[in-house]
Amino acid sequence: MTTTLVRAACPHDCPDTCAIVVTVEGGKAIKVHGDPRHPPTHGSLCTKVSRYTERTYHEGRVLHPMRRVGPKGSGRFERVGWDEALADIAARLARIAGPDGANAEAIVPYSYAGTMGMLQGESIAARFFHQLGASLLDRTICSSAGGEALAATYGAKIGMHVEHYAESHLIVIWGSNSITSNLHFWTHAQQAKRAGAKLICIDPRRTETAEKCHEHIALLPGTDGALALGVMHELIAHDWLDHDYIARHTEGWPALRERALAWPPERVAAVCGIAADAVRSLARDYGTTQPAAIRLNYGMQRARGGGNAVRLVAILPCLIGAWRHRAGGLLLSASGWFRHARNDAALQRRDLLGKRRPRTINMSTIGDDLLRETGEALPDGARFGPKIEALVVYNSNPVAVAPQSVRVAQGFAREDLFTVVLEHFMTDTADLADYVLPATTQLEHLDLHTAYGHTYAMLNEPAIAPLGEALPNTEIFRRLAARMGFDDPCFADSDEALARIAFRAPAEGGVDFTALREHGWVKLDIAEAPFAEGGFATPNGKCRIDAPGYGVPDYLPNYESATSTPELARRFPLAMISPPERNFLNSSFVNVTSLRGIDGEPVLEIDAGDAAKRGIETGQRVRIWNDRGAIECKAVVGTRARPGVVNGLGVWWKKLAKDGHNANELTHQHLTDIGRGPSFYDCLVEVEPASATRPPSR
Ligand SMILES: Nc1nc2c(c(=O)[nH]1)N[C@H]1C(S)=C(S)[C@@H](COP(=O)(O)OP(=O)(O)OC[C@H]3O[C@@H](n4cnc5c(=O)[nH]c(N)nc54)[C@H](O)[C@@H]3O)O[C@H]1N2
Ligand SMILES: Nc1nc2c(c(=O)[nH]1)N[C@H]1C(S)=C(S)[C@@H](COP(=O)(O)OP(=O)(O)OC[C@H]3O[C@@H](n4cnc5c(=O)[nH]c(N)nc54)[C@H](O)[C@@H]3O)O[C@H]1N2
Ligand SMILES: [Mo]
Repeated sequence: MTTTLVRAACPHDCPDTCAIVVTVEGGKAIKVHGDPRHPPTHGSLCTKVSRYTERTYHEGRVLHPMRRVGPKGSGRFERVGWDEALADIAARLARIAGPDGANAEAIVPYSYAGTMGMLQGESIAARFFHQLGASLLDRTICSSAGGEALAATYGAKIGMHVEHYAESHLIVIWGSNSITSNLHFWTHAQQAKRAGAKLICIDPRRTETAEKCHEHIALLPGTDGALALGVMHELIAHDWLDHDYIARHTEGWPALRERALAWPPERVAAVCGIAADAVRSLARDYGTTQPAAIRLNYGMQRARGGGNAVRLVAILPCLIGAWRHRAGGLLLSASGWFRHARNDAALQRRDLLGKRRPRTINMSTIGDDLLRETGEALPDGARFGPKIEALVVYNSNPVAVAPQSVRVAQGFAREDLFTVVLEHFMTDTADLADYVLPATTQLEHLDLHTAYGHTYAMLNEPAIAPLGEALPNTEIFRRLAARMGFDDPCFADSDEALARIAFRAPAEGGVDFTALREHGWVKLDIAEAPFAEGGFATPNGKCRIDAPGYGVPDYLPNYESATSTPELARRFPLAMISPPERNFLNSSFVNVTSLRGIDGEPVLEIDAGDAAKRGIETGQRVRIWNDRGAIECKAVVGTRARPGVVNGLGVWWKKLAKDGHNANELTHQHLTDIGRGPSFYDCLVEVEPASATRPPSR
C-alpha cells in the first residue's frame, strides 16, 4: 500500500490556523499531525484537530442529499439524488424570488466560519447570492465589535507578530483563554515567562490560562472599559506616559486624558468588583515595564460596551510607547494584514448585483428577523422589507450558536420557511431543514487560508476523494447556479481557477500562488516593529483616540447589570458568561464522542458562596433561567467562577445535552455599541437546584 503525505491547513475559526500534514494510505486518511516547519504553529495540534480523521470518518457524516419527509423538526428525512434535490431547490428559490427576481430579498444566505477557507467560504456561494439578488448577510456573530473598534482606532485589524511575544517582559492577556483558544500563542508566552516575563490575565473566570499567570484580575463581565480608564488614570498620575509618542502618533488624547482623570482606582474597583490595589498594581507594571505586550481577544467585546472597551484597551500601547519595540504593543487580530493580499472582489463578485442594492440581514438577530412580517416597522424606524421565505445555511449552525435561540428555533420551525443546509452532520440546524446537502470536509477539498493570529497565507490540498456523494460547497453552488440558469462564465470557475485568483499578484502586495503550492505557506512581508514610528493604517497614520463617527471611547455599563437594570438584577442576580469549551470549537466537534466524553455533559461553574446560598453542590443538576429561557446543567462549585458570575461552558448541540437545551436559550439579541455584534456575555440569570419534578420549561 502506498503512503503519501499531503499538505493541509486547519480550516477552523481559531487564530492559530495550523499547518497540517495528512498521512494517506490506500486512499484513506489515517492520521493528521502538525507541520513542525511552520513557524507560528511549530508542529503541535490541539486535542480537537488531532482527532480530525475521527470527525471526517464519523458514522454520523451526511453522505447523500436528504429531503425532509415528516413535519419540521421531526428529524425524518429520505435520501434523494443530487439531480432531484438541486432541481427542486432551484425551482423553489426561483418561485420565491419571483418574476425578474423582484422578491429575491426574501431569500437569505446564512454562513459563518465553519470553514475559514477562501474558496469553501465566500467564493461561488457569494457569486450565487449576488447574481440572485438575495439579501446580504452582516457577518457579525463573532468579532465585529472588536474588529470595527480596532479599525476605528488603527485603521485596520493589525498588530504585533505573534512570535515576538516570546521576547516581551510583560504580557497582559486580556479577555482571552489562550490555552483553550489560542494554544500556539501560549507557547510564545511561556517562553517569555521562562525568560522572566510577568504574565497578567484579566478575565472574570479563573481559566486554565489565568491560573498559570503571575496575576489574575477577575473583574465583572463587561467592565473592561472602566479598568482601562483606571490604568490611564494611574499612568497620568505617575507620569508613566511616552509624551513624545503620544504627540507624534496619536490624535485626540487631551479629551481622553480628561475623561480618565475621573476614574481613580477606587471608582474603578467599585465598578469592576475588584480591589483598588489591583488597578494600581496593573498600571504600575504596565507603566514601568518595557517591552509590554497585550494579547487582547474577543471575550471582552461580547457585551454592550465591548467596542468602546476594545478601543480603550487598544489605545494603551500608544500611551506608554510600547509599539517602539517589536515585542511590545498589542494583538487582537492580524487579519487586516491580509487586506491588500486577498482579492475578495474577484472571488465574491459583488459586481454581479449590478444596480440592485439588497437589504442586509444581521446574522446576530436572525431569531427576531425570521419571525418578522413583510414591511414590519423596525426599532430604528425603518421597514423590514419582505418576510424571509428561504434560508440557505452553510458553514454555520445558527440554531445552536445564535443568541436567544428560543426565538431562532421558533423561526427555523416555521412551516412556511424553505431551508437548505449544507453540512457534514445532522446538527440542530440541519434537523430543521427541508433539504440537507452533504458537504466535503477539509481533507476532501482544495482551499486557501489567511489567518487572524499570524501572518502566513496557507494552502490546503485535498488528501482524499470526497466520501459518499459529498461535494465541496463551491461545487454545490456551481451546480445550483447552473440549475437556476445563471450563465455568467464566473459560475464555471473550477476550484483550481478560484485558487489562482484568490490572492493578488506579489507586485500588488499579494501572494505568489506557485510559492504557496511549493511551500504550503507564504509569510507576508511586514516590518518587525511595524508601528515603532507610528504609521498606522489610518489616513494620516495616527492612532485615532478621537475617531470620526466614534468619538472618544468611554465605559458603557452592560445592558443587564445591577446598575443599568436594578429591578432585573434583583430577580436575576448572577451574570452568566458562556465562553468556549476547550474540547469543542464553537458547536463543532460536540458530536465527536471521544471529545464529548471528556466532559460528558454541559457544566455550570459557580462560586462557593453563591452555591452555598442556593444549596448547590458539585455534581448536582441545576436549573439556570431568566425571562428568555431555562436550561439544566451539572454544577461545578469552586474557584473558576468569581462571586456574582456563573460560567456556562461551550456551545453544545442542544440535542446532545441531557435536557435538550444550551446556553444560548438564555442570551439576548441586543447588539454591541460598535460593530452590531451579539452581546452573549451580557446576560443575567438565576440558578437553583433542579427539581426532579420541574422540567426546564419556560
Ligand atoms: N478550543 C476552542 N478554541 C477556540 C474556540 C472554541 O470554541 N474552542 N472558538 C474560536 C473562536 S470562534 C474565537 S472567536 C476565538 C475566541 O478567542 P478568545 O476571545 O481568546 O476566546 P475565549 O477563550 O473565548 O476568551 C474569552 C475569555 O474572555 C473571558 N471573558 C468573558 N467576558 C469577559 C469580559 O467581560 N472581560 C474580560 N476581560 N474577559 C471576559 C472568558 O471567560 C474567556 O476566558 O477562539 C477560537 N478558538
Ligand atoms: N453563547 C455563546 N454563543 C456563541 C459563542 C459564545 O462564546 N457563547 N461564540 C460565538 C462565536 S465566537 C462564533 S464564531 C459563532 C460560531 O458559530 P458557527 O460559525 O456557526 O460555528 P460552528 O458552531 O462551529 O458551526 C459551523 C458548522 O459548519 C460546518 N462546516 C464546517 N466546514 C464546512 C464546510 O466545508 N462546508 C459546510 N457546508 N459546512 C461546514 C460544521 O460541521 C459546523 O456544524 O458562535 C457564537 N456563539
Ligand atoms: Mo468566533
